[in-house]
Amino acid sequence: MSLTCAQLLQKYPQLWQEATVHPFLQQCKTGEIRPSQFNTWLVQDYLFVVDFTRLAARLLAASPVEHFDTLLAGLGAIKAELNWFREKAEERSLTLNTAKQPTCETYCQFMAELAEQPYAVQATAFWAIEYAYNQGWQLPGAMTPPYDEFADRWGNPGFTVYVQLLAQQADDALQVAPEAVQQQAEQAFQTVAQLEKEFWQMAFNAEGP
Ligand code: HMH
Repeated sequence: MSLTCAQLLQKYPQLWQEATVHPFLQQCKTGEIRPSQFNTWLVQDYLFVVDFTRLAARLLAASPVEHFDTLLAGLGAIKAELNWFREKAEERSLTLNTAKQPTCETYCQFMAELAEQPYAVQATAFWAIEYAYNQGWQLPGAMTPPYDEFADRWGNPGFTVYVQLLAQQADDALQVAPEAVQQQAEQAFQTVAQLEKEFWQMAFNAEGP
């Protein structure tokens, strides 16, 4: 039987938990997160999403036509997301013209290297990246304003359906992939989980008020 996204979640529960449950998100829920921590996340995540957009474009280019609808809708959502990040940064008087922190750089490097991998691997990693935020932002439950807006962006029902479609498409690709490619996809899933955890920790570590 071929590998599926559901099996990956079952096989690595601890790793996935660490990717999606973090004090950063818990403190957004309670409102205890410090502005320096939140703003670090916001700016670094904008820089991440710029490179994630390029990953999405390469995924579309590698995909079968049956997968275009979901991926084109995803690119449309990313366009809105980039503009929304710029608005949020402006509200907070943050400059987005900033260097990537090493953790963000490592994650972006990983996404760039995915270009060399077969479609099934790219599709699995892309699903995992979106699902990490879909779960991470909704697991804590209702967040204190202004963080509720951020939780809703990735936790809303429409986004949840989109992520389910991404899982189906990754499963489709994995089903026809050779064993070695399925193993690469499993490895990519583990790397995404690890990098998600590190990304939260990077923002959480920010010093200052
Ligand atoms: C670090 N992972 C990170 N940032 C994001 N915006 C997403 C996933 C979801 O797009």
